[in-house]
Amino acid sequence: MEEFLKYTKQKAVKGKASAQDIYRILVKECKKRMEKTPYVEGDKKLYYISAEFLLGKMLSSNLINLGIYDEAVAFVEKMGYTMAEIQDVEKEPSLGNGGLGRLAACFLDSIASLNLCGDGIGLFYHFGLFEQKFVNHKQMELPNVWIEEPSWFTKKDTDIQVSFPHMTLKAVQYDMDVIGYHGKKNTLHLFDVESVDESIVKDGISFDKTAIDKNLTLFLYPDDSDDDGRLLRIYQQYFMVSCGAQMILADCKKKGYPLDKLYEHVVIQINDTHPTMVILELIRLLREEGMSLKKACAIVEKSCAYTNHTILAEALETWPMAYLKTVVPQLVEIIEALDLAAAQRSDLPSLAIIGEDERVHMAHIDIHFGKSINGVAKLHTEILKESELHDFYNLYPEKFNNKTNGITFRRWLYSCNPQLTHQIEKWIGKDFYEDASKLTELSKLKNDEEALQTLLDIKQIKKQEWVEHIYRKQGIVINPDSIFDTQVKRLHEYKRQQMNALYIIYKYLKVKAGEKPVRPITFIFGAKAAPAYTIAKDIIHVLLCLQDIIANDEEVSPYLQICFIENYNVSEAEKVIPASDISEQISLASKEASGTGNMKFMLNGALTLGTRDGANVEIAQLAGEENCTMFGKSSDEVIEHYAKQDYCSKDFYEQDELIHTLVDFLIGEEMTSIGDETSLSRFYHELLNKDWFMTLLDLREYIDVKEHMLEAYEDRHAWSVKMLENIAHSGFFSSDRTIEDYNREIWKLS
Ligand code: NBG
Repeated sequence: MEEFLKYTKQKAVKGKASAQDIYRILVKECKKRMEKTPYVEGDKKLYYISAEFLLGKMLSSNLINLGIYDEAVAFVEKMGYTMAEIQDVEKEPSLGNGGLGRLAACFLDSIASLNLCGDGIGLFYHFGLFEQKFVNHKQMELPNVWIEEPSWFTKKDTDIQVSFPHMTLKAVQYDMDVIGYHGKKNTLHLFDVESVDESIVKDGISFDKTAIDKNLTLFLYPDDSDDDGRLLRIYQQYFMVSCGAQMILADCKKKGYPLDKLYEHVVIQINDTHPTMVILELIRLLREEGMSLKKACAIVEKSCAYTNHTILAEALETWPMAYLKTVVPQLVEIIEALDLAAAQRSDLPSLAIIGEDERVHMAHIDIHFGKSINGVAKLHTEILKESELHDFYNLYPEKFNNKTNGITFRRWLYSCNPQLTHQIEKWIGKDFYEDASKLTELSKLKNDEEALQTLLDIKQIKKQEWVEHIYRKQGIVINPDSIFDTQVKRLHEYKRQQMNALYIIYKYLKVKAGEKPVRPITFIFGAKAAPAYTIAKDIIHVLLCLQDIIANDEEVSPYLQICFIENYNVSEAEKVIPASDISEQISLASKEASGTGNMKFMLNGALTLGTRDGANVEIAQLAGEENCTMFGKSSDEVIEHYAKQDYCSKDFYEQDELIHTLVDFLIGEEMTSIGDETSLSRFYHELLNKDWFMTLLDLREYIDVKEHMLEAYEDRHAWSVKMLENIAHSGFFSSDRTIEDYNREIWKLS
């Protein structure tokens, strides 16, 4: 490899190179090769449009896909470093929040790897999602500064402009090559505003929300708890889709495709409702080309497809008509026309585009005026069809389909767990690199004592690595021989981190009463709370207080420990997931659309402790019920509680002495002596009087099954068989499979 050689020679004379130097040289080598890589071609192209692309660091991923990872490792080691040390130099792009954004990034990798012609479209947020710091047991938010040189993005010439009532914003385009595994490349296009001004951000993440020309691309999901914040979100959404739509139509014109055959050459996948206005914008632009409204609608309907990622009301966006009149008056006439057209298809008020409250239902636009709507796991799609979107399903049964999510094994196995990857290669050969379903061959090792021991040894190595990492990062000393019980995901009440907290209180009180666990347990958390989501921040506060109470208690700390990972992100995930023993997937059944972290844990040999929600259901089916621990009320039961409105958390509190004790602990002396009473008591009252996501409903059973699972850990042999079966049956969750499904049934690219 010429760059490496050139460099080794130079440096041999000049002395030791820094990790920075090595990083730069690797990026340069990658970029040189990426430039030479041809684009995937095809006469139909997919555009995956999304508010988030949670890319993670790109060096290892690019080296793997370019086929030069092993060479690069050899070079790095020759220079006296490990690959992990070099990868640490890179800053992770802060362009996403959670599963939705990471899914988009996994999809880009798989689309290129399957040699499908498909680009991403999104926004270039300067400070992305905030950076999280813990101060006084609370989350603080800071701008996440991630843009750096050398960069994987290249500024591209563009004359795209986006007009709003009182201003026209010039776009700046940043493109990133997306390299397929040993293959060709596609592009991720991210748009910025030329007039953006980072200097308006003060005191953490505050800024003037009305200075749209300066703030539009500063943050992902800016605080929308007031009118100005909500308007800003609409500005962002429209800017993103207008840039995208203009680019798509310009691409078509350049290639000489007739716009009235757009759907033969273009398919647009709308990732949740943030990009929904792309439908309206395309119609508007086609009309500018002289097309009739009716024809433009018909063409766009055949070109767009929508993925639903949640049934939570907060994510099924509805915007007041008044806001849209302020920000995008040029779309209002089209919305009204679509509302009329929709009313002709069905007169059910629940299916209207403009609701009786004069709010515009974005998902309804997608469903009426897109060709496909998909859920992201079997159960989720069933819930969409049978309850959430039942009336739509009756109207358009042929539009509904399921695409169970997936993850790219290139990042979530080969790159983050090379030890396990190499061992798998020794056991079953190389075929699984190209075809993840080959992993099932691992099952043949279930009676092979040596292989099972190797699996346990690799887990121990990953635990040791993580212990060292977290000590360097946060100064926390973790016992590598403890059980690693991990819940890492966005902080949300429906995900029930608070149920886990109540379990920890249970355990704490047990140890205080003299009942010590056979083996110490480390409870690992990682989560950001949306800055305006008060209760989510209260839950973080509870966990951080517990972390300290336990750490400072000599009686308890040898047995229990909490480690809350600060600023949890993709890079942290890549380190903690391979090290984990137990994968906490404890959402209230029916609420987690799919989950993708659950798949990453399974692939790395952690056992699921989960509810029958989202893709957990499919995980248990594939891995075998006996190799997972499933518990809790079913989604049907939960949906019934919502329908009957008969769940009352106070009943659980009053009728169950144990639950009573655990909940009271939240406002007891231990907690209030170090915590903020307002926050603790707010959360306590929330649990008692509201508990919208039914924490107390499953708490008893959760405690029981978790106790069993911790006991089961002591049978190391049986546990290792379960690990093996999980890994062996995880192949279905490769995003290559998911993308093949999308392509076969929705995109139909050649
Ligand atoms: C998330 C869901 C997850 C799902 C991912 C990807 C958002 C807004 N939604 O359950 O909560 O796995 O989308 O589909 O991040």
